[in-house]
Amino acid sequence: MPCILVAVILLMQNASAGPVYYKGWYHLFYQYNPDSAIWGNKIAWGHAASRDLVRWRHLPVAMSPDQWYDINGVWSGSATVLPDGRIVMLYTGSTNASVQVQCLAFPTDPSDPLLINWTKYENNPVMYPPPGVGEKDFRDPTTAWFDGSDDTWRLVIGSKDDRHAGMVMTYKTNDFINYELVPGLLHRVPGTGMWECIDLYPVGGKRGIDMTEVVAAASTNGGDDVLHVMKESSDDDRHDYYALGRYDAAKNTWTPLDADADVGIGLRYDWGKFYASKTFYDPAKKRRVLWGWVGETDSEHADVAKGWASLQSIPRTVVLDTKTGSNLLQWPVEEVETLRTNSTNLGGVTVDHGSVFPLSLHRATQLDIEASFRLDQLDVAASKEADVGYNCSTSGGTTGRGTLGPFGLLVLADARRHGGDMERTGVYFYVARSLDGGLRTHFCHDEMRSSHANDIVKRVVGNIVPVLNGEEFTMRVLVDHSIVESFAMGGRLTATSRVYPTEAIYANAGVYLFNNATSARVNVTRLVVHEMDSSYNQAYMASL
Ligand code: DQQ
Repeated sequence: MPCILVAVILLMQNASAGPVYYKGWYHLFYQYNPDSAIWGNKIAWGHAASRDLVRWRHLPVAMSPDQWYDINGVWSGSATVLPDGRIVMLYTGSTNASVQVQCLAFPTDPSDPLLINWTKYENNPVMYPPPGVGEKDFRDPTTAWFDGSDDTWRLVIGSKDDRHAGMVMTYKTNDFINYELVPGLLHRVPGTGMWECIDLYPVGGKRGIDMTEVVAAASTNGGDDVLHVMKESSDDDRHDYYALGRYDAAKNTWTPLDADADVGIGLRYDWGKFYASKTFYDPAKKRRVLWGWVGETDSEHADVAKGWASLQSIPRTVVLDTKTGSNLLQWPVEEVETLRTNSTNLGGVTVDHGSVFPLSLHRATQLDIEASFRLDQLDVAASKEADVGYNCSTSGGTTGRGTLGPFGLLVLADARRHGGDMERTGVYFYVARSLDGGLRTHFCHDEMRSSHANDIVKRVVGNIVPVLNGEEFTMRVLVDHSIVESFAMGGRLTATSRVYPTEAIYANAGVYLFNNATSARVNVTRLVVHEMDSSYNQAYMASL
């Protein structure tokens, strides 16, 4: 088993559920198949807890499929912390007839900060699919928020209609036992299919915000300085989409700021392997934390053979990007920095076009890299040719050359030799000139040469990232044996790749700087490579 920064979730099969902070501990529940490293019909809730979101301990299974209403699976759900500190957990059960229903559970011993034992409500289920909604299209209740206008708690559930539109229904309750469907739909987007793991939360400037706080403010002062993110996990293409918009509790509507960038067709949380994410409000640090399920991209056969599957991403703080006003910023939680050990400062170099050179590092399998690049302005001015069709997925990755890119890093790259078919994962910017003469920056991950194994899905992923006047091209790249998570331009765009090097491993793993542009020189204004501790193993051993 590799060491990784965050919990290695053995046999994690799907979405996380009910992340919550309780009495000094962060909790992660997740879809777990006790029988195998692949999906099955006995999905239970696995459980891990941490004091700092970085060093995790595995705990016993929290809930198993053992009742008629969840015998085909204890699926995703959410925790709500009531004002008196009690936790209410809502989750989707797949019944003995595979109908999706919502169920209630409570910590058996609320004085236990580790929340080891859970009691299901005796009269479950508490919600059935309403008339007109498919029995298998009603899942993943959100965290509830309190609406003082009628003193009820509200939550939303995702679905799709018979015309393949993704949709969101709102329920209200005052006791978490009886629920009323609020008339109308909170939102609906044609052609987007089933919406899983909906999330709805407020974002402002620097601070994370609790939904209840915002709804209360909105009823007194309009709450105009806050936007609401709606996110859905699209069962059609298994990506997490979000949009910024305004939530109106009284009218039960959520309206996107930009109709062309609506949920399901607009922005993505992450351009790589990242799905069924959830956020939670962390009252200890007054921040909103987002993380997602990072599945495998090798074969199921390989997963069974290795005996585990899937990771949970590094937890990310999420705030509104107040500079652009049109996207979120995701950034690794600050606790990740406590894992940094040796740091090497390698900035201040210029990389000529068409060159690659190795960084001199001690170890390169677990890294936290901070890099900033600047293109030589004369080279930019000289590059006049329009380069409009660039697309990370189809333009040749690190080997597709233009005048102003690609340039960046090769990680989990074979340190013994470079060139040819050496294993490497490219993390790079590509600046393209549009027809009107402006510049467009793309940020991409090139997985195509990440492994010599032959049972792996390899792609080039990424998209356009906003770069404002005067800004340098910045990236933060977290590398950990079989995962690369990158945050471009302060977190305006993120990409996560699973990679399976067969040779670029342990002492043979290295990092290279590269600039494959045909004419531009790249100044590396900052390059700090931090080696990272194997926190998981240490913390785990320490707790034994
Ligand atoms: N899978 C779960 C659901 C969720 C989906 C079942 C996410 O609750 O909708 O494990 O992939």
